[in-house]
Amino acid sequence: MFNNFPLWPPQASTQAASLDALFVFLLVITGITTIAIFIFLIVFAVRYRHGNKDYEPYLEGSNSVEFTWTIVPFGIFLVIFVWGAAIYFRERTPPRGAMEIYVVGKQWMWKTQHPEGQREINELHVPVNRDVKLIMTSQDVIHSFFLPAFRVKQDVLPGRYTTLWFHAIKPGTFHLFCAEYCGTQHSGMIGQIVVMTPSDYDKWLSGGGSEGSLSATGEKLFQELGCATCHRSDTQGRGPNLMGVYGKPQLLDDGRTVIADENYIRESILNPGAKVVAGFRPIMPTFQGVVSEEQLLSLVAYIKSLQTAQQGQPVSNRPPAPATVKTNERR
Ligand code: HEC
Ligand SMILES: [Cu+2]
Repeated sequence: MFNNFPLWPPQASTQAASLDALFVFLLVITGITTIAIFIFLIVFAVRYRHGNKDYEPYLEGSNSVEFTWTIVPFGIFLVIFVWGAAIYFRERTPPRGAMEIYVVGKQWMWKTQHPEGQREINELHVPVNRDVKLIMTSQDVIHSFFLPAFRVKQDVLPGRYTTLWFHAIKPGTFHLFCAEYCGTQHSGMIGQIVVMTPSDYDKWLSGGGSEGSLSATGEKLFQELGCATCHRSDTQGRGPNLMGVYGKPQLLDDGRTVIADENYIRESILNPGAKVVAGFRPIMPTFQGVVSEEQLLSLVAYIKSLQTAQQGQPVSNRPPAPATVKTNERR
């Protein structure tokens, strides 16, 4: 609708058109209200000015007028609320089965990593017509991942994961901005998102630069850091068996139950004492300062990949990560 209208970025995602429609609605409503107020102001000032025949020093008030200007705006506000809430909930709820891409923000660049292992800096390649979910964190201060053409934006915070999802509808190259002032070179923290046809995307994925899948990197780390000495996959070791833990409720020793999502796994690694699994002693050492944000993401991806088939809970539509790990140097 607004392709040739320079005030709007292109509408490149499923969210864009519905958000713009709400925006235009708000613009029209406020525009009409503003114009109406000015018209009434001028008409009344002229008509009821002192000395005119309609001039009345004292007005009685009118119930019908009071009711009208209470109920009409109330109805309009309700429409805005319901409409806005519907868009908001849709935008905050990543669809199941979305492909997952990990993002780390740092002063002053964006690092992205695909589950297949491709890493990018200030660039993100995604296929068109797929649901894409970003799992994001920051290595230093608060940043904000903003894709104007997709009408999505999400703060990226140090110390936890936030998510964002979109569904690109046309191939092309679009802006990526940091939308939260994050220091001297904030304005330079820009990049681009490249939306590709599925076949181009597959070509891009298979073209060099990959260091093995993210979960394979995580598996290697899991061995190197000694996680595997306590967490065994065949049986219960000194630490809980992590097979199938992701996405499941975990009973803690203080009686609480929490869902083992990405943030829970992250916290379990950095601050193991915060939530201790029922039946275990808090003997796990902290890995705060030992693993980088990117290594953490690969550990999280590895633990997420530990799903057994008989649980009938596919984590993604990808084939499971290869068991063999390429022996490339890790960055
Ligand atoms: C010294 C043994 C030990 C080592 C080494 C260890 N853990 Fe643990 N881990 C535990 C124990 C015990 C628990 C359960 C108590 C708790 O939650 O703190 C646990 C809990 C966890 C949990 C939560 C599990 C659940 O069922 O909710 C995760 C995830 C985890 N560890 C990951 C790791 C990772 C990743 C590493 C390596 C970087 C690691 N652990 C290293 C002993 C260990
Ligand atoms: Cu930034």
